[in-house]
Amino acid sequence: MESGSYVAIKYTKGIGNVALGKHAWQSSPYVTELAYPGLAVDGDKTTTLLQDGGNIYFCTHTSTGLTPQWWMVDLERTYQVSIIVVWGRERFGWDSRTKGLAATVGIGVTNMHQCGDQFQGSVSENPFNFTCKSPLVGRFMKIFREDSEPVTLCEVEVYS
Ligand SMILES: [Ca+2]
Repeated sequence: MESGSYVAIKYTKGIGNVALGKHAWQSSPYVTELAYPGLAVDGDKTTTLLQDGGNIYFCTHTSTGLTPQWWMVDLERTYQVSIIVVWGRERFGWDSRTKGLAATVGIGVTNMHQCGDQFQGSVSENPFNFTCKSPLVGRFMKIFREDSEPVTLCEVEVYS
């Protein structure tokens, strides 16, 4: 008689955007803490970094010139993730800041699996999607880039 063991992973097929209002953090702060990670999951899809002449930020921002560069959200439960929708910045830096982004999903924050392809589009695609080739099971979702350009995100939605 054979015996063995396995680990069963319980996951949920979420309804709607499962990232909304969840805890987020990023690889480094910007020059101001006002460009904080939660701005990408606050439900506001404004795509300007900050209000003209003001100190109200609408998008997250990491420090320029550092590696690694990433932003991550804890979905608080393990979901089956199919599509990630990203709103980037419309103005200065849009192309260079979104081109090269990729998304990963994981049950933990290590050994994550990539959802879809690295984004290589342009300013005309806002929002753009990462579509997982097959649904990924995970609680953490990270958006990252390989170079030292900052990661700046205005809104991110995660769907089952
Ligand atoms: Ca937002």
